[in-house]
Amino acid sequence: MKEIFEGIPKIAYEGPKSKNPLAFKFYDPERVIMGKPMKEHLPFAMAWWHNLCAAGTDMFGRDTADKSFGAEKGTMAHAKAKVDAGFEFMQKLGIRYFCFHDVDLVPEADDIKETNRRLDEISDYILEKMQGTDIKCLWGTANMFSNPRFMNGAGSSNSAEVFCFAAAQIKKALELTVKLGGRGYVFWGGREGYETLLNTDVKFEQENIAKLMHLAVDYGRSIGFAGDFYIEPKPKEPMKHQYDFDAATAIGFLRQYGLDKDFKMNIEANHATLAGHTFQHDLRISAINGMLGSIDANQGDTLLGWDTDEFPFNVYDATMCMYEVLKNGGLTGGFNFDSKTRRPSYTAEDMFQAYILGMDTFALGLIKAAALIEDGRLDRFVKERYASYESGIGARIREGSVTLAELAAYAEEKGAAALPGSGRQEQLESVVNEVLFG
Ligand code: XUL
Ligand code: CO
Repeated sequence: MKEIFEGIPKIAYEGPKSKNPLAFKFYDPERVIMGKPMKEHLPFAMAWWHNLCAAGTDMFGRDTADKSFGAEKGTMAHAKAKVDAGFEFMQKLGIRYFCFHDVDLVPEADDIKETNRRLDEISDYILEKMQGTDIKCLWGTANMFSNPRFMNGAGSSNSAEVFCFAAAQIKKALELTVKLGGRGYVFWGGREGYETLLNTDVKFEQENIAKLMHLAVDYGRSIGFAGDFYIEPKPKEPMKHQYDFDAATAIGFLRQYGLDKDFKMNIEANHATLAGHTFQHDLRISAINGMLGSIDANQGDTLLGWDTDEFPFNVYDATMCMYEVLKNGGLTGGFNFDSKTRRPSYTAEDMFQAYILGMDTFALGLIKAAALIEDGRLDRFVKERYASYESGIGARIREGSVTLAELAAYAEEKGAAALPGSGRQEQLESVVNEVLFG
């Protein structure tokens, strides 16, 4: 097999003093952190679409990067060249998972039967490439947002015919996910929302989305899919409003429609910030509901109001992410780099350096989050902050053994409440800096 990324070596860990741009400074796969090697804490995944398909096109200009990998675009030969490139890329970086949409793998044909035939062919080829490697699928999904038929949504479309095409794509994508050993299956509702309420029956659309998800669960389980289904919340873009606005909204939806046993969240950093939250907030909301499943690792630009899908660079955010993940006891999924190089970063070296940046950022986050937990000051402070509920009237509130009238009588007897104690935010932020840089 001809090498595609000629001149790019296998990326090794060289440590923080290394100045080699093609080496890891912090990601040391075998290093043990809190009893587990880094590579097990951090099941990294390559996103097929950004890494092997996206070539820098934006609304104002065409491709800057050459992602032909030596084949003519739009052909099955190109689909196979992408598989070759992807496997060489993952092996050189030591990445053990990939995520895909159906249409990332093959060019979509006019007739869905032909698209499915192409998907069978390419997935046989991927299976062949997987042999003798430890590479597997992290999750699969169906792209139900690019084809014009999905302009009004997929499950939420006003057209029953479109609903059938969404079902057909999900059926096939589930089969592919099972065939490729996928841990999860994602629903990102990019067009499940509305542009205007003037033409939209929100209740009807939400019921239909839930129906489609139930059908997917039933079919997935019937073909042996034992993994988690995920909702990937996002508040907007491309639609003005998307129903899976954030983790709290998506969890409420899953519970309302009886889907909460089969689904968890796939939290993407830049989606959480678009919803007006921190990344950590949506991770925490998912975790406390037992629904933190997987992560789309990227970051946005706080000065921009859209999804920039940048490679993660912010070590504070990665630390707080890994803090949530460690407290959650890990993930059933992994860390998918739903990130793209900037338009002017158009070379093969940039593809590798982007993943090195992302993997090193999360490795640093892991090291620092473990240090914060081992330091113990944050945990101790939080525990003490709620100490008034450990005994007396507080303990009775927690047990539920007290009435509103009894609480009012307690307050009246006191006459005035003592202040609740300082939040010590600045002190705690100093603790974080000390652990990160001390
Ligand atoms: C879009 C996005 C998607 C999903 C999968 O913002 O994040 O790529 O991750 O459909
Ligand atoms: Co994503």
